[in-house]
Amino acid sequence: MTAFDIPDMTCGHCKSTVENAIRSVDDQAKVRINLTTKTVDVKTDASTEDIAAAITAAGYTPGLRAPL
Ligand SMILES: [Cu+2]
Repeated sequence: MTAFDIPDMTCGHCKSTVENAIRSVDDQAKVRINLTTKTVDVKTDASTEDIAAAITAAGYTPGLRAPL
């Protein structure tokens, strides 16, 4: 489990962009996005660094957060 704050994720479009970015690293990833708190929880075997890099490449700014 890895988790991020993504403050610049603001709408449904952002949500699907971030979700697709994560899935491009691990298509089996379990992704839970909360637009209200602007947080993402990812259950994946991929490394946190790879997931963060994909989110960054999609144009967003992920900050590491302790998983809930
Ligand atoms: Cu948006």
